[in-house]
Amino acid sequence: MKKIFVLSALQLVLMAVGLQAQTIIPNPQSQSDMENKTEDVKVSDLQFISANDPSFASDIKVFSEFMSKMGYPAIAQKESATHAIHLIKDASLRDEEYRMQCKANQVVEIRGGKDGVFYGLMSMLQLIEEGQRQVGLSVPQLHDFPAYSWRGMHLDVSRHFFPKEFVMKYIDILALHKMNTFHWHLTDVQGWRIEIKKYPKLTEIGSKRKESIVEKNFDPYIGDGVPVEGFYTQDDIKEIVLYAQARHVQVVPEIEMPGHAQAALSAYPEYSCAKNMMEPLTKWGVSNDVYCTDDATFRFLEDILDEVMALFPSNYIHIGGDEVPKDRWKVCPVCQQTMKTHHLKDENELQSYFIKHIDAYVTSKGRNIIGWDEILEGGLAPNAAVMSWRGEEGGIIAAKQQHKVVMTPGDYCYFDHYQGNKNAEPLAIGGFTPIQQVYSYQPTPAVLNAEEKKYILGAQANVWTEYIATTDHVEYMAVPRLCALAEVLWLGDSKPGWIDFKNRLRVHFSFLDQCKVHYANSIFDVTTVRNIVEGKVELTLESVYENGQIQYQMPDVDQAQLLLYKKGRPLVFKRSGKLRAQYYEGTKELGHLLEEEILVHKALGKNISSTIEPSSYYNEGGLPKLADSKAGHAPRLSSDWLGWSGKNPAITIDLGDASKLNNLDIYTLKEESNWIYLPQQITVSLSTDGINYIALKTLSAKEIEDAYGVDNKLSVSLANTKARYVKLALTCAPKIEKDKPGAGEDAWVFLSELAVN
Ligand code: TNX
Repeated sequence: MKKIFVLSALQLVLMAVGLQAQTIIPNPQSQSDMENKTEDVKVSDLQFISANDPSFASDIKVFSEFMSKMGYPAIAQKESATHAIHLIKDASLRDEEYRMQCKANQVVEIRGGKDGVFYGLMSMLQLIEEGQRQVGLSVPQLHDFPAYSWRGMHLDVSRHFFPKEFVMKYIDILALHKMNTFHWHLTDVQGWRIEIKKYPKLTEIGSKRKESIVEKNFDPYIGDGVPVEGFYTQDDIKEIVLYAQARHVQVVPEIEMPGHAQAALSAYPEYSCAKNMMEPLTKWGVSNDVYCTDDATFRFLEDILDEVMALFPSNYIHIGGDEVPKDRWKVCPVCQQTMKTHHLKDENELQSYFIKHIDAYVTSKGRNIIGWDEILEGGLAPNAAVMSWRGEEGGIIAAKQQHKVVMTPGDYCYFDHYQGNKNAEPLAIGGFTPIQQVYSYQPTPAVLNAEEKKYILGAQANVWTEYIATTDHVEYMAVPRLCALAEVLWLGDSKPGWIDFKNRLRVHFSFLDQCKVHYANSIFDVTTVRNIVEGKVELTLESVYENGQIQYQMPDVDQAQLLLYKKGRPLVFKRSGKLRAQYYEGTKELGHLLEEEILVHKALGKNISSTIEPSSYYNEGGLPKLADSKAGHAPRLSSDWLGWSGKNPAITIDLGDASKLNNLDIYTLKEESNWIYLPQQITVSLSTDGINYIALKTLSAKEIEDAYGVDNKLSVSLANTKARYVKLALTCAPKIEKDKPGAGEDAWVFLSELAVN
């Protein structure tokens, strides 16, 4: 009841400020025909649908299926001069373009190209849903078309398997938002999920793993003892490809090579270098076992690709190419011989040789490969398109070399990252990519010139499923961020902006409810802005929507008492403590409860210097972050942390004046799965003049390990010494041991706060 009231109130507001009452996502390109709108057709008056071309039969069928899935009565397929939707093939419009026009006698015409009419119908579905709540809603006049041709969503079915029916639902969600590409990550080290008739062991052995790691228990490893298995038969795949085609979605399969191959090599170890027995991996991460580069392995992969290309009509075949450890190749006589024979100077060039071979093969079959940006290393294969995931650099380089590019940089497009208050979100791999950030994405880098820009096909989001085991959880991670990305890709530079989008999204949630999508409500989470003012912390609370209120609880106040937050007025923290805050509409809690630790201490806002700057990868906010009152959370990695590796920093805090010092809390992180280790040694020294330091204490690796607590904190007593300067000399852990994630690489030290009391 409440919700309906709130929604219609919002709509009244929208109408009052002169906006269209309809709220389609992605927003249509142009409603410029509005002035010429001579007829008014009410959505609720539409009863019939017909087409001037038999090719629209499938679109009408899909439209009707959506209507029934949403629980609405069918719109009868019948030619009618009144109360009807007329679908018209219009050769003057591009494939994905359509026009929606209102005619006399309550008729709506949707004219379009090959795909455009379907998109018109997808807009109509949203209008129909809205018409249920908004009596008398009129059909708008639209002229609509996409900015980008690759509007994609990826799904990893290797780390966790999802049934065929869910894959179809996922494709439905794409289609409803006019996304046109489904990138299906079918193989990886933890599972092979596509039936290949010539190599039955790929699924007999490769699709089964005995268990999965529990959360992030890499060391010591803890497994859950629950087998994971599943694969798609070729019949399943044919059905899914047809299902997607009917929804104007192309399915791009991904068969990972030469790395991410352990599940396949478990079934056919003869195609690995060491030819050793192995099993699909039960923990997350890459495997050193990759495909060998001998002829037999190429034949094996070509056979697989033959079956794959027979199943998937897409122009692009994704061949992976990411994260290929070179360990095995370095000691494999066959690979070393391949390098000699082909004059390859290192293993990067061998990787490039491998991809070029596959590129030539796929090209000879009239298709194109696309691969992760590592395929640039050692030289790009002639016909390859690049999927840029490690930022946009790979995409930029490829576009400059006149290769097609799909952007999917982690910061905007990784939907396995957190999206709301981390203490309340389900465990995720790391990162923080809230929907605002997704919406701000611009797939075409400004550094490219007009000619180069044409190579950017578009973008996609990736849903990697290491930490996503259920279909509801996939939907939670994908939606509503998908809605934002759909608008980014449909509108390009003509996006109407975040405020406009979030208001439409508020209404669109009802549409998603009607489609039974289990979307995340993290957008309602309360967020904070912190300011350090004269040694105190001032906190302003914010919510994306302002129809409701924020209630909060301060540490010092009576625990039972919830206070109503007054918009814009900062809460002042003079002592450390935890703030709780929740967004409400009426009596309904929306979003997650915010719980935020605020550290008030002597170093707040004081000058901090370091002999070694943090790595540019982990230096958001710079050194002042170490005294900003905010401790980072583990294992939820985010921009709360600064990181060092390889070199040992000495960090100095200048408190401005000398005073008695009791204690230093060092907020640091141990997360070996992400290559992050505790420091090996910490020496704390104090000084009154910044020149002469007295070493107070040196903590050994063992003492650090013992003192490190659940809250990522190491407490060091400062023995009530009077000082102005506090210096910490840190020794990073050495290179990571064999068999641990990141073996052989420099370990990282992470710090989030240095609290001096
Ligand atoms: C990196 S993105 C990977 C995946 C992981 C993902 C987790 C890419 C090409 N490789 O194998 O699942 O990170 O975010």
